Amino acid sequence: MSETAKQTLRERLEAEADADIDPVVTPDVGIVMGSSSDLPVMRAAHRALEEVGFFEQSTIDDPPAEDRHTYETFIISAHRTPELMMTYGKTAARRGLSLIIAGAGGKSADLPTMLASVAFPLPVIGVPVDEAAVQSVIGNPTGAPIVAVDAGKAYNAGLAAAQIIGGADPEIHQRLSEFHAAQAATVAAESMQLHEEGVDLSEP
Ligand code: AIR
Repeated sequence: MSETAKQTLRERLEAEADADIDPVVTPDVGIVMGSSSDLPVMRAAHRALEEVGFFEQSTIDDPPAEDRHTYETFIISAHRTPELMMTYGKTAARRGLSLIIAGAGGKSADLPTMLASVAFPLPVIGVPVDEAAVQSVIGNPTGAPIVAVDAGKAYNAGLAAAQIIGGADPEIHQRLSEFHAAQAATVAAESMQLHEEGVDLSEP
């Protein structure tokens, strides 16, 4: 990210925070990740949110229709853009966010844990993008909590965010219920089929 782009983004975040905008028209969930290379894993969080009724919102000038829950996405690196991480975390609550999903990979995946401290009191759901990142994502000290999913489980981070934020919203609640019912039905159907047809031992 160029110096100018970084500065512009920080100024934009600060301006939005200072504008005291009604949180009804701002995104509820911020999805951030350390690198564009995290997108193939992190997209699952977007998919889960969309599945249960959330929409992407790319600008506060284009607010959602009434009662819509939305999310936004940014790439923020704890090591390549530490000032941007600080600005995003510090302005998150004043920009109207209710929760952050933060993903990073590798052995120094510090974005989720650092954001959990900087964005206090907003909850942060950490996503270790790969196995190497698990320890650094879940390892916050006592008093600085982070909630986290297992390596690569960005889909669960999206579902958890929907349960936390949209659970009281009748439409999101309904979509979550339908999701759970469909999931259970799939497992039950597979179970019945396996039981009745028996296990194919020629398969690996
Ligand atoms: N990362 C980016 N900035 C700080 C960290 N820890 C992480 C990204 C990504 C990994 O480093 O979250 O998972 C590799 O990033 P890249 O850009 O080299 O592919």
